[in-house]
Amino acid sequence: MVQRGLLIVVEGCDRSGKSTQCENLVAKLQQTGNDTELVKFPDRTTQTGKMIDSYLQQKSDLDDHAIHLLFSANRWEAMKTLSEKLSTGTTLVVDRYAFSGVAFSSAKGLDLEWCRNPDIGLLTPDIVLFLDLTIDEAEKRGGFGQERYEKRDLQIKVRDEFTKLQDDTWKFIDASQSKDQVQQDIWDTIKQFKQKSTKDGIQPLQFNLWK
Ligand code: T5A
Ligand code: NA
Repeated sequence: MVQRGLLIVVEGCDRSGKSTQCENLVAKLQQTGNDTELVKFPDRTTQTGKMIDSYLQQKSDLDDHAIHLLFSANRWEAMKTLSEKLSTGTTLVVDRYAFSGVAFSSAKGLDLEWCRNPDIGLLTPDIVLFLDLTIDEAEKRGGFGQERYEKRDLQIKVRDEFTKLQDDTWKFIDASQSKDQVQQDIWDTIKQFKQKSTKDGIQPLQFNLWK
């Protein structure tokens, strides 16, 4: 029987280096013989993704609840494909997941429990790498851009909301270090996790997030 792939989620505030590190990690896993693919949420290519993209670029406006549900729908519509890939042995490195969904909407003032509800029962990550960076350090990286949430006050709240969502699958990575050092810390964390899973066995794939 083929061993299932791992669901590795990378989270963090804007500019923490998620996309940079996701690409590195995918390449490294592939080079070491692991069938691996990159996944990014929001997936801006689907119907829901196009509405989300337009909202983020401030080309359209939506009620806070409505955009929250669209972000969640954008994940749900990918679940079948992703679970098939995982089951057939592909490891997935996911750039943002439901934690971003809840952190951003609750930072805007929506009730945290309300925010968690639509994502309950998504695929459960094996490990969440949280790239931790202060807002001051994030701003040094070229300043925030034109997208809707790239504002200092909101980002401070987002970081706060993220920390409320941590559980024992979370590993905090100091994202203020050089790209190479962050990459090394991530790789060490993944290697440790893999060693532990080889010893203890890997859990069956579960649609169990926040249940
Ligand atoms: N959102 C998302 C929700 O509200 N709800 C949801 O459910 C979801 C999934 C778009 C927005 O949507 C919100 C959150 C977001 O506001 P996005 O498309 O993931 O989300 O956002 P992006 O703009 O693509 O990505 P970020 O701004 O978050 O940046 P990253 O990916 O964290 O950082 P990265 O790798 O692009 O790097 C940023 C810059 O820093 C440099 C890089 O070279 C780059 O210039 N950098 C470093 N510099 C110094 N030292 C290091 N270690 C560095 N690492 C990277
Ligand atoms: Na990114």
